[in-house]
Amino acid sequence: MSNNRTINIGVIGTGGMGGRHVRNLTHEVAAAQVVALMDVDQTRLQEMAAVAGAIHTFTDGNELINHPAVEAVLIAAPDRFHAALTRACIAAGKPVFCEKPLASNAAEAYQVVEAEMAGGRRLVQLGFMREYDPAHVKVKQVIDSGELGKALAFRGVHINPPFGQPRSIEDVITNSVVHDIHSARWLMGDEIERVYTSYVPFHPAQPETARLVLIQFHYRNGAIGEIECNAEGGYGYEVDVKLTGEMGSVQTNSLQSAIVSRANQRGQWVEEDWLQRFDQAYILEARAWIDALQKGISTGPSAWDGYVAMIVADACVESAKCGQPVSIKIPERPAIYK
Ligand code: ISE
Repeated sequence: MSNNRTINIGVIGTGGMGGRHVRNLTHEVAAAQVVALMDVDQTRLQEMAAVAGAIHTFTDGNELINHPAVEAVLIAAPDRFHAALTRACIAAGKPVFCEKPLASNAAEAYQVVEAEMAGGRRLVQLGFMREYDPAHVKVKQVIDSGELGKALAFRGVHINPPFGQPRSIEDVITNSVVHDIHSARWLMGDEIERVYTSYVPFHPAQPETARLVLIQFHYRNGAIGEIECNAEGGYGYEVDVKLTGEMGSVQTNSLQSAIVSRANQRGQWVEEDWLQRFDQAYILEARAWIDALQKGISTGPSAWDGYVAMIVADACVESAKCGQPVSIKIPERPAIYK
């Protein structure tokens, strides 16, 4: 693909996240053209086709992937379809942006990595959008500058809006905590080697569900970490990280809204969900994807990152179930991901 050329995109899944990607690619990324959409929901499909001016609509993901008008694919289908669809894109030799998680477990994620490695070059960018959030980027710059000395600890807090039903421990960890796992690896520049998960179920009679999850962990180089993920915080959406170094700390502050004092109260507005909180990040992420495609490369979070996040996620689920710490062995990063 040569520079400055429009890239023709096919989007699989036009729900909340997919719909946001379609709108961003259409209105916020000059060099992207959404030419094809896939969804099983006809109403949503036609509505989003009108937004994007998309010419081709499908109810089958593989048909979209293999259509000659589609140069690159964005996958925002339900999590359980991510790995197979990403592999189909790799088989078709098309660059692909896949929403997180890359797969339902580490074994399935590794199949994607293997397929990409067989082709000898990166084709996959994964939707760990916090890498494009200006507040997270600042934290990364400060810790990498060395001004705080060696990083000693990572803390992540992740508060979710209600999902409408109790969520299983597997779902909370692979769908939500997977972001925090990626932040923990990316910001600290280190791998996790042992995790211990505690959780509170939605109801004592439903031990397979998780309302609040607390994960403590150790890094390979001696640092420690903690992730708190509330599956239903009851008041809005918040994501924050704090890194502690030898000479200070750096943290995000997701509450950026004005402070209102009135009637013996002082308060701030809290964002409703991730689409509001990470509004800018999703746009910057889409621009970065298209920029890279124009250069004929793939950048940002990789299939490898998606795979390693799933190794850690699987260990967190195992620890929650057995009530014991679980050790992890992260394999050596292959050459195409260095
Ligand atoms: C959702 O799928 C996301 O990706 C959000 O960023 C995350 O905060 C939420 O917990 C997930 O369910």
